[in-house]
Amino acid sequence: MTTERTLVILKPDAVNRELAGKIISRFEEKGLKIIAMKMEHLKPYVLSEHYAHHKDKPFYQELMKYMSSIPCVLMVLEGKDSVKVVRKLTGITASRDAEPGTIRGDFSMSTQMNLVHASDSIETAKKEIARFFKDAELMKYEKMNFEWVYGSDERGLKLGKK
Ligand code: 3AN
Repeated sequence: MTTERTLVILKPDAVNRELAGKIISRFEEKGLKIIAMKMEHLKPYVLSEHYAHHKDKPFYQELMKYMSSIPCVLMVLEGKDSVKVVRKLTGITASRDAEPGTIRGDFSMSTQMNLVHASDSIETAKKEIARFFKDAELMKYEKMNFEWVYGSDERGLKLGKK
């Protein structure tokens, strides 16, 4: 179990459908720490890098149009195993089949308009965070309820010690 960082993008449908607050709450309520957040109208050049692995897919042009249509909310979340935890909270790509209780399962009916991007591995997360955020935008602060979100062993402390 490791403390990781992961990139989340609340896509244009999340912003336009006024779901940004609800989705951010899901991450906060789980216990993840927001260490960066901003709104940005994503440009084609950064999107073509971000979705380079989909370049030859039939949905690529539509995906580019959709993602550059209006601003997105970009966030970096930190927590134990956060890449895996955030992907689970997000649910599978095909939202109509996503599990109830996940963000896509509860709020989306679409495979394209599926509200959220979440990094799919620790390596990808590192690259994606660097793509969208400068180091100075990643905040360092003590989260007030940290001791109540993780047990002492998970915080790397010996039992009985603070
Ligand atoms: P995920 O976001 O679940 O990791 P990816 O990386 O396979 O999924 O796809 C990136 C984005 O491309 C999706 N979030 C979705 O907006 C779009 N997309 C993926 N598959 C399709 C598809 N079959 N039809 C339309 N759009 C798709």
